[in-house]
Amino acid sequence: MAGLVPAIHVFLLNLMMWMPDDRAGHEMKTKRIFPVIDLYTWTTPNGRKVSIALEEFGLPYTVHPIDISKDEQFAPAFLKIAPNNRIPAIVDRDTNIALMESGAILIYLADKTGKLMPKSGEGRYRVIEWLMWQMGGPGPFLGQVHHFVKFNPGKSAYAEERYAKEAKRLWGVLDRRLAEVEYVAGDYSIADIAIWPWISRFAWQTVDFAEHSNIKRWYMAIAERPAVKRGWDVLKEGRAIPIP
Ligand SMILES: N[C@@H](CCC(=O)N[C@@H](CS)C(=O)NCC(=O)O)C(=O)O
Repeated sequence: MAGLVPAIHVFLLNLMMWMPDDRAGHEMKTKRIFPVIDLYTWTTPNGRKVSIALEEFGLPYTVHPIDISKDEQFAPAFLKIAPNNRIPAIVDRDTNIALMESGAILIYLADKTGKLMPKSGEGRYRVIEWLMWQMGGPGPFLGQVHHFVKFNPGKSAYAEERYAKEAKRLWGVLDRRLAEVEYVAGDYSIADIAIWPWISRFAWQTVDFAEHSNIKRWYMAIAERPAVKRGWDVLKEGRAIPIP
């Protein structure tokens, strides 16, 4: 009888794992047994930040693809989890906390696991500093380079020039920082995980890796991490990490 209780528990957990979830999008790809985190994501830099972080943290998770090319991010069920209609978002089944905004999610997961961000002191603020730099700089501005330079050339010379110039400036800031430190906040942290997927789209950004040797050193070191490789291809499309 004593052995039956855990067996029933395991059975119920497995059943839960396979039950359809109507919270968003189409269902469902199981990463590991007993997932703790529901991840709503797509194959974009902001989405990859969180899948890479989950792999680094070793947290079991279930992937819910939200195909933003089919406007699945606007599904009313997804809006309940992510009121801004953008991926990524998570639901933590341990705590029932739903979170949108990749920066907030990374801080939450670092605090939950006690990994990849110091708990206190200057080191913690250094991680937050570079994480916020990513959220306010490379995220929105490199995104605009992709939008105007890569996908809509010729629509606005002003926008192309403005955002390409900003991309060059941001790459310069990062390269100078990485001349001083191994990783942006000293040790490898969620700040690197936030920045790296944006740099991985270097081919769209009108910048030259050859002029940014410090970024190249950092980029390659992170690209070789097994957790990064797994988190990169979270939707199992077989796409390789771009190598400069
Ligand atoms: N600040 C947000 C940005 C999220 C974001 O822009 N996500 C994009 C994909 S990278 C998206 O969902 N786009 C859908 C759309 O534009 O409708 C974050 O970091 O989570």
